[in-house]
Amino acid sequence: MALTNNQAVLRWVDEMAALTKPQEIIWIDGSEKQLESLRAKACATGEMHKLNQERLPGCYLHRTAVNDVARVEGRTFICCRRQEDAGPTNNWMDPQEMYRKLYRLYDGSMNGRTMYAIPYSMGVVGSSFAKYGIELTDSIYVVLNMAIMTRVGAKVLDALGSSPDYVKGLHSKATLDEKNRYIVHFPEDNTIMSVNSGYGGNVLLGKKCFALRIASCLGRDEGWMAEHMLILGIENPQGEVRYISAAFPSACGKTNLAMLIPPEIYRKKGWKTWCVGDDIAWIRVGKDGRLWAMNPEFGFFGVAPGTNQKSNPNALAATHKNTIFTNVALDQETNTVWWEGLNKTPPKNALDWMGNPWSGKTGTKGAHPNSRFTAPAQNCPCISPEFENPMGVPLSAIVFGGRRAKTVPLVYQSRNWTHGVFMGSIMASETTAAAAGAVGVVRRDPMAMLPFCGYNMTDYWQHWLDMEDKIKTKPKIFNVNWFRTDDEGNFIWPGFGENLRVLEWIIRRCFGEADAVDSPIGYLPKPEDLHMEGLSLSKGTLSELLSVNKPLWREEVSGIRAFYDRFGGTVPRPLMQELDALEKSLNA
Ligand code: OXD
Ligand code: MN
Repeated sequence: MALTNNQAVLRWVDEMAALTKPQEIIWIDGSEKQLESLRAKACATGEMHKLNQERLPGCYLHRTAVNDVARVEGRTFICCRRQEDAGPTNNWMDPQEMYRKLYRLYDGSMNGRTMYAIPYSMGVVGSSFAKYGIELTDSIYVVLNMAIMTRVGAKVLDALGSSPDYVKGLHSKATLDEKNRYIVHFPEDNTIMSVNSGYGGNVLLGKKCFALRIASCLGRDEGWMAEHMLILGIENPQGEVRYISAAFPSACGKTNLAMLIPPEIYRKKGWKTWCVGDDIAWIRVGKDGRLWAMNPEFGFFGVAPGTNQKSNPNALAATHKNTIFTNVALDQETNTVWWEGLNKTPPKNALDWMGNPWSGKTGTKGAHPNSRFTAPAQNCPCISPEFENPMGVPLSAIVFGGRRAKTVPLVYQSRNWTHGVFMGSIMASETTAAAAGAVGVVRRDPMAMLPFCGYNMTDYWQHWLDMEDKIKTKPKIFNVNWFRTDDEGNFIWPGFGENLRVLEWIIRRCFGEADAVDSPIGYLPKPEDLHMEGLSLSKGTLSELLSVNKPLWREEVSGIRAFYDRFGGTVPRPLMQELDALEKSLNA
């Protein structure tokens, strides 16, 4: 039975049902009873596997199709009327043409299946910062993941009332045909359509599709920002909590930073850290003129491999109950899960992520490198008490970062807002062996939004620049790089919890409590400005980490120019001027 009288919603659901022709429609009311019956149904069909309920209460394992294990950027489209509004970095097709193509793929795609209608909220239900969506799907896995990643159920429809202001999402696994897999956004219609995939990032439509691609367009139109950023609170021994948001491309340890544990010497003094979010921040100007960031999600969709007691004990703890694991290995002896990097003892009698017998010694992987855990945010031991604050938290600093072996110093600060936007626009990361293709190639990923911006990247930069006038107390903007290496390729910065030393300098800079020196790229700490007590790092190494190598930066400038050139003269003038100024000061 429909849970709403909202005519706009009912008409659209009818239309989508007429197209996809499901056998029945079930509305997700958000009750534990309904979710439990869906878990049972998914286990009965083999879609999910119930894990050891003593060791992992409420936890399940799911395996996707072997050809369907990651987001598919090449098949992700932004369909707005004018191609220039999508920009050169997004795939585009005329909306009418795309609708025609998709309607053919959806025709009868739910034949004999159930269509689940999931009302969900990004943000605290009923708050003025929240936005609502309805996802129609033929996958129980999607329903159960959405119920962890977002706030779902009848309360969302009650909050929506009779308003037509919601994001429409249609997902069908259809036949999982790779050649007809499409993840499509129609920002002018607030509509998302996903077909022929069953993998998280392509099908949990609240996350990348709504909270970043569609929301970035809403933010542009409504004067706020949807960003691919973690939100972290840092509490000093006086009990003052300061918040930062931070954007990093994939494979830079964003979830680890979001849940970092302070070094022992900091813990003893009373420092604490609080995770507000690990992936997405919606950022608005508050009545007080500061920027406020909230996490629109309700859970973590984290990469499993590499997560362990040392790298991220908080994330690991978060996965110990009510979690769905996707594409990890199954230890058949204990009916628990395993992945590369969890520990050094792979299970002897296991099934790999594809469900094949696996002994841990065959040279193949037990878990897929992109295997995931979907865990409730509330499970995280360091979840912020402000997590449910509908306004979010006030930002003192915005941090950008990437994985760079040589060029970029450990940390530097922008001179002002425009220079900070420039720093975000030139963000880049070097490819690792984790992705297909050559290793060490510099890939530009401005604000870590290249795959997630729902409109033209240069208009997005202009939106960042325009925000300045709206903000009375501007956060300071920084860039960090945890990944500098020596000549043998070894990391020279220890990373993980020790990153707090850098964040502490950042916070002290925000409050006028720390020194810095000017350089061609921005303000840098002197080695003595960072607190190094309890960490044995030679002065020479620290100086190296804080150095700016001019010849490498001149190469960087050519790389940035080549990247900016892709936008055919549409890069905002203030950013071109920053690039010219950088080049000039490097040559001075
Ligand atoms: C993610 C990503 O899954 O950024 O969060 O790829
Ligand atoms: Mn992400």
